[in-house]
Amino acid sequence: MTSWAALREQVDAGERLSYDDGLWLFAQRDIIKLGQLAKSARRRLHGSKVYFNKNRHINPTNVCAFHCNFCSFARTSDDEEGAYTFMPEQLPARVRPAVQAGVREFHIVGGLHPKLGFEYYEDVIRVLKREFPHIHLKAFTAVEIDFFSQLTGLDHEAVLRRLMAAGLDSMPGGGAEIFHWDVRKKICPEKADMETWLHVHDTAHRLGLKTNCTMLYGHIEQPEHRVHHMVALREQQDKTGGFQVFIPLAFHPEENNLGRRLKRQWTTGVDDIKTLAISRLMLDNIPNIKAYWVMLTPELAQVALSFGANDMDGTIIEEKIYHEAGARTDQEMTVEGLKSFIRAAGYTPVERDTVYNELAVYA
Ligand code: V47
Repeated sequence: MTSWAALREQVDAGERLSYDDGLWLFAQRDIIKLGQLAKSARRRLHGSKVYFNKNRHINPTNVCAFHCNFCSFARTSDDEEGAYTFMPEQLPARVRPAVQAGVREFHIVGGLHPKLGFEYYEDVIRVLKREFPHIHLKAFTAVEIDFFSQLTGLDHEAVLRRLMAAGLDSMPGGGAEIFHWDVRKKICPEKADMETWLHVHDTAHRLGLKTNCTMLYGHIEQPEHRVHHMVALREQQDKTGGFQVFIPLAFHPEENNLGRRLKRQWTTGVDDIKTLAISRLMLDNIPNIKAYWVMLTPELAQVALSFGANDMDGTIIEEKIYHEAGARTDQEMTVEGLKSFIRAAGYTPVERDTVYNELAVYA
């Protein structure tokens, strides 16, 4: 069993924490000591910098063949109330105002539509790249890539190459949920399993794509599942090094079966902060930890900056996944808003692009 003093020495020496250290940290109640450790790990990597970007989310369809029981966004068919599908040609007009306002990235994820075929998704990328060649397209989770493999019979590499030829620039980190099968089989049994999810990212990294990674926490999982998840990501990162950022995702319980079963139990602020801080300490080879403001609230994301996080995500503009599941945050944050939240927490706002090149430092 470890101690705060032993962990302090390990963190100061830049030594890797073990699975058992991670479990020990989750069992502790002193979030100030935890925060001090995470903050020093974060300071060594990033000084006082906190990143944000100018982005817009696009969810081309919410019709989905899968039935993940934590999801409030998906509709099972085109006929269900609230179902929508934008054709690729409809998208440019919707997102042009954001481009005119200076957005640099589209974050594109959506349902696994049972009828549309891979060409639909390829066209989404092709049309957006044709209309807006200077915008970075961060699109499709590993789960979507694996679904496209099933649709086409192509392997992950061939699917990714087709999408890269159409204009794909990088991949978001969704679909990871909780890797451990004891939990995964209960919350999303149809989804790509851990090995498959990691294989897609492994392939993307080897093709030169940067990707992100996530973990959905605060439902039926236990601390050991969270630590197992972090260790699996860390081991993948040792092999390919292409993960840019880890984003812990707090379960939102409204309008989904899992939430109903858990009597609409939300994560607590302390759990959110602990999970962010422990991820900073465990994921020594993933450079950035994101406090996703639209999910946490800007206020808690601001506190998270002193507990290991160094990125707040971006302007977003339109968010559906968390708002359908009960989020009460705004849809959009202005650049001035992001800068002032970061400054008021005592940090230096830095605008980045999707792959973490620094564009402007607001000293
Ligand atoms: O994969 C779905 C999660 C993810 C709920 O890469 C839920 O920069 C909580 O991955 N409660 C999509 N979470 C979002 C995502 C993401 C977000 C921001 C930035 C990036 C990035 C990635 O949202 C899904 C799933 O894990 N999710 N439903 C829910 N009820």
